[in-house]
Amino acid sequence: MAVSANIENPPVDAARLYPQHIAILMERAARALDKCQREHLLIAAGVEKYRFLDDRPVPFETNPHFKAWLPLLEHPGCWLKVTPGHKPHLFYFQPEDFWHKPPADPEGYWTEEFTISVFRDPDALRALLPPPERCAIVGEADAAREDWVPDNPPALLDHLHYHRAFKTGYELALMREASRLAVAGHRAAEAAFRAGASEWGIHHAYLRACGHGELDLPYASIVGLNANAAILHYQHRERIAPPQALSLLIDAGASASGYAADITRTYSGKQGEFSALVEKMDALQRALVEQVRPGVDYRDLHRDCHRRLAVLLAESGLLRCSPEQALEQDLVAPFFPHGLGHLIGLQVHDVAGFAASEDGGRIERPEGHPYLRLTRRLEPGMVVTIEPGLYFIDSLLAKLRARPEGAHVDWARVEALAPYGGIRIEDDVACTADAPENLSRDAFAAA
Ligand SMILES: [Mn+2]
Repeated sequence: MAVSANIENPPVDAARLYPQHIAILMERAARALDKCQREHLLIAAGVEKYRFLDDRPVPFETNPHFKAWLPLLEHPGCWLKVTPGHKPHLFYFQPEDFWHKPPADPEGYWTEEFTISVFRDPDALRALLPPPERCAIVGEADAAREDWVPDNPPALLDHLHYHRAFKTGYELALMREASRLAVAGHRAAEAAFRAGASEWGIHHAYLRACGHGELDLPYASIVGLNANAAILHYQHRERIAPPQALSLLIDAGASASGYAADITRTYSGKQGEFSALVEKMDALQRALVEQVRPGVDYRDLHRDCHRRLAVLLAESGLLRCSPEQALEQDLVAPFFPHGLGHLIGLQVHDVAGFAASEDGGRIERPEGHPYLRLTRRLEPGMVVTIEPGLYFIDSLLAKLRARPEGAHVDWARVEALAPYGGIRIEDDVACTADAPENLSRDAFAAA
């Protein structure tokens, strides 16, 4: 369990940077409370949920607002009270439970920043919480306790979500750690692919190397061999290896105290036209990463990706027209139907990708780009993914082929490459005051 290992034995930097992280969250909370005229911010970690007509719980996922403050991921029933001018107060639920192992006594680097009240009986919470009418209560509806019903004030959430894009030093340290774990997995996955493993085998090599169980992952890994690499969110893992492993696309992350890494790599089984295309995509991706700089509009970066892909498609002969024509006639999107990337942090697709300001408002996607998840201008402290792709997706290419402009495509070439599925290369990149910090490539370089 890598997650609890991080709590017990945190990366040194994270422990050192934690007090400053809490100070920043206190400041954000105070301003957010001002906006909704409440005294206290109450955050419910969440409650266990059960399957329909069943007594088996579904895996617990904590409220991201709770894990922003605390590296506690498996603590249903806890509440946090934040009152400006006071130490944040954690109500730590430690039930007597002979069916399960109850949470350990609170310990670790985080405890010094909190007043901690341990309670064992859920009814004891009533005497601990402030009057509900003075609280902004953040949580899921089913976390309600008597009169303390989550109301998630929009003005408060707008403020907190907008600022969550800017990572504290503590958060960056944990995201570097998540990248380090993910890269250990990616290296093992590539080795398993080269050794002829199935998707199932590659997936398990990945998990073993990064020390994660499936539930520790920030999202379900995408592990596609050959034509399966063309399925953007491919969800299966074939247990039998194909007779010939032409390609592997693996989109897999890792988690450190609840912070995500999200990394994609594509490998070619042999040298040839596909491996040359992978190399070109790698260069294209790196050129986009270089542009993660303050003031850059992410929508422009996404559009620049389209321009570069048009050049790549024309130069590699897949399109027999100019890049300008390819863009004008919408010939790139069938090969690259998704967005360039997204914010990342406590959630793999982090909140507020469209936020216009700390007071709300929305920056719309550019027309014709319905899947872009980030439209904000980049600023230091933001961490984004840069994940251009180039795929041979049957259904999209069939539509293109039926259009008159489809005549610009070298279909023989497309058919030769289709068995390889597609390419995606994805890094997590922090925007700084000058050169970007590539969390993923730094971790590969250090491995
Ligand atoms: Mn991603």
